[in-house]
Amino acid sequence: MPEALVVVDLQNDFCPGGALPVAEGDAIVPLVNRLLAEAHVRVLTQDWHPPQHPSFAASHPAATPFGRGLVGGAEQVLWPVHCVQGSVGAAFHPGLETNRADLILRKGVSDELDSYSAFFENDRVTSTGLDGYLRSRGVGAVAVVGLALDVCVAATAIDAARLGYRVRVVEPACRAIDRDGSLAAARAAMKEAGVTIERGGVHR
Ligand code: VGL
Ligand code: ZN
Repeated sequence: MPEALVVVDLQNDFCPGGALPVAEGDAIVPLVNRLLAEAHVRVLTQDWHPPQHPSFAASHPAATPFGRGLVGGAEQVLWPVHCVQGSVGAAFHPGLETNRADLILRKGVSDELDSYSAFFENDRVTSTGLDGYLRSRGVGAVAVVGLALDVCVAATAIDAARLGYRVRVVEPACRAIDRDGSLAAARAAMKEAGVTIERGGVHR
């Protein structure tokens, strides 16, 4: 069964200079391009929020970025305004070879919910359709890379494992936000879900 490469949210706003920058987020582009060249099924995801998205601190009275608040009835981190639909920040990093993509999946598009995972919105039930796409392509395994390792990459990998795919995260092709121990927590949750974390040894 073929493996799909899922490149999560390699967008300007998650790279240095963006609205929600991940340290060295842009450094993974060459390796991601190499992985794309070798992959059988290639999926790119794009965080793609409406301008007043409830995951933005600015959409909540008196909230500040990186505090917590209710989004779609569940508590989560509230973020700076990022990846607004159609903005330069929501565009892919210009070095990413997007022409190779079989599928570009946009997530976080709802006015009510956020979506860290590429498979389900954060209510854990509303599907993005990715599982159906991968199954129809005969995919049995998924490699996940991109930004941010401790948020959307981890959520995507964990959901893929729960859905029955063999899952590996290629860590040298990821970078993390890592606030308040979020990277250690994400690593533990991925291991618990049966995700293989491949560490390159070069980057950390
Ligand atoms: C992400 C925070 C908010 C991500 C998306 O792609 O990891 N993080 N929205
Ligand atoms: Zn987002």
